[in-house]
This record gives sequence, structure tokens and C-alpha cells, in this order.
Amino acid sequence: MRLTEIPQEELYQGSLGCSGCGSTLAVRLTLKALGRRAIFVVPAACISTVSCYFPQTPFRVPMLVMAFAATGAAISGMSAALKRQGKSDITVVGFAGDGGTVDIGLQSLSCALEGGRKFIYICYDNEAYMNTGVQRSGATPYGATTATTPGRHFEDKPKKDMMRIVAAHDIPYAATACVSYPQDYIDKVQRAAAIDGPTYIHVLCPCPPGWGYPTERTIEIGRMAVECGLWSLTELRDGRFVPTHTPRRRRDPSQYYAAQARFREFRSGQG
Ligand SMILES: Cc1ncc(C[n+]2csc(CCOP(=O)(O)OP(=O)(O)O)c2C)c(N)n1
Ligand code: SF4
Repeated sequence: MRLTEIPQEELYQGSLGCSGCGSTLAVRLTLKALGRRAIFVVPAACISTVSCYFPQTPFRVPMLVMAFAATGAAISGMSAALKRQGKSDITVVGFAGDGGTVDIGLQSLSCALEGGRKFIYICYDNEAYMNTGVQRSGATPYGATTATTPGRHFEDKPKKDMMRIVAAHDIPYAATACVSYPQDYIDKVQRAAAIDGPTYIHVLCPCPPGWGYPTERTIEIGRMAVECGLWSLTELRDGRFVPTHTPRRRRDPSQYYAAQARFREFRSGQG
């Protein structure tokens, strides 16, 4: 589906997410790509919090809030139940934050990937536990200050290489993406939905309050991450990650660090 053809209809509308939230944009794009025949499972995270204000919700498709560690188990079981009912046209989507994926939900995800059921697991990566006040996760990048890596005690390890963990499960489809590249992301969601087996997409979602930049710069910041070589858009093909987009211009990573308050101490340490 070309960007010019995406449906006008909003299936996620009226969220309480912050202005400029990359993660809520990822939900909207996912639903534009999948349409109404989708079910979302969301664990404890920003997306469940900003989507649950009973009796309303921004979701126009069924959505289940799951315990923090159990997204993989829920989507695997739900997929099995739908198959049993003969409902093969419904896409089950697990939509979990980086904390809920690379840390606390990892064993459940691993079991689901191994189990072979049909689903899309999407990790929306805002690079910290944002909902509870920006604590570091395994996906927090080197140099980032968070509530648990404060000030000059910034994160001293690189992001966990989640894609190598996922690839080790030998699943039929896995990809990395970024909300700043909507065509690339929509293509990947639709490719994953067409596969009769477990699929995984890891989408980078800039977060204005957690990363420390003005709300209107979300798309630009995501593009900078790719143009600076700090994030890449790839697909797993025959056991290897192949780029799906090569930036026309390369930027110095110092520009990316300078644009975000979370790298302030890291920058000053660099002199
Ligand atoms: C077992 C358990 N531990 C802790 C929490 C509290 N909690 C709710 S959301 C959240 C942060 C989630 O972080 P992440 O998965 O990265 O998603 P984000 O909030 O960044 O969207 C935490 C720690 C919880 N709900 N359940
Ligand atoms: S804290 Fe970040 S991820 Fe959470 S709703 Fe706000 S912008 Fe989105």
C-alpha cells in the first residue's frame, strides 16, 4: 500500500499520549496497514495507559491489556484459539514497549516465537521505561541519562542486540523500522501479516519528554537516528539482516546527541 493510498479512516483516535509521541504514531500506522481485522494485545506500558480511560478507548479494534511479562503468551494463545474457530483473516498483534520486550517479556516472547503460531509481535522502542518515569531498559542506548542512570552516571552499555536474539529463533520474518519512515514501516507490517507464522518488528519511536526534544521534532529525530547510523532499517532474509533503506546523506552522530537533552552529560564528558 502506497502512502497516498492509506485509508483516511482512523482506527486509533483520541489517545491521551503526549504531543509528538512516536509510539502512538506507530499504533496508527499499524492499523492503517492492517485495517479492522486486527486484535491488539498491549502489556503495561505507555500505550495501554494512554489508551485506557474507561469507558472509552482510542482503539477501534479489540484490544486486550495484558500483564507486563505475558504479551508473547497472550498472542500465541489467542492465535491458536482463532485458528480453532476458523478465523484465519484476523491478525493478532502484540504491541509492547522495549522494557516489556527486551527485559521483562523476553521469556514469553521466546516461547511464542518458538511455538510457531501466526502473529505479529511489535516492539515499539522508545528506549526506556517511559510510562513509569524514564527508567533505563536493556534498549537504552549508550550515553543516555535516565532516572536510573542519572546525570553523568549515564548508560554505559550499548543497546541489547534484540534482533540477534530474535533471529536465533529462526522465524519466517523479522525487521527493524522507524516511525519516521512510514512507507517502510507499513510495508513491513503488511509483509508480516501475510505470513502464516510468528513475525517480529522492532520499531524505533522517538519520545519527546523521555529523550528531551521539542514535540514537533519527532519525525526529524527518528530520521537523524538512521542518517547518523545509530539505527538501521532492515529485514531478516535467509538468516542475514539486509538494509531496506540506505540514507541519501550521512550525518555526524554528534548532531543526534546535540538535539536531545538525555545525552547532555555524555556530550559534556566528550569535551
Ligand atoms: C510486573 C510489573 N512490574 C512493573 C509494572 C509497572 N510498570 C507499568 S508500565 C511500566 C513501564 C513500561 O516500559 P516499556 O515496556 O518500555 O513501555 P513504555 O512505558 O516505555 O511505553 C512499568 C515498569 C507493572 N505494571 N507490572
Ligand atoms: S512518555 Fe513518550 S512514549 Fe509515553 S506517551 Fe509520552 S511521548 Fe509517548
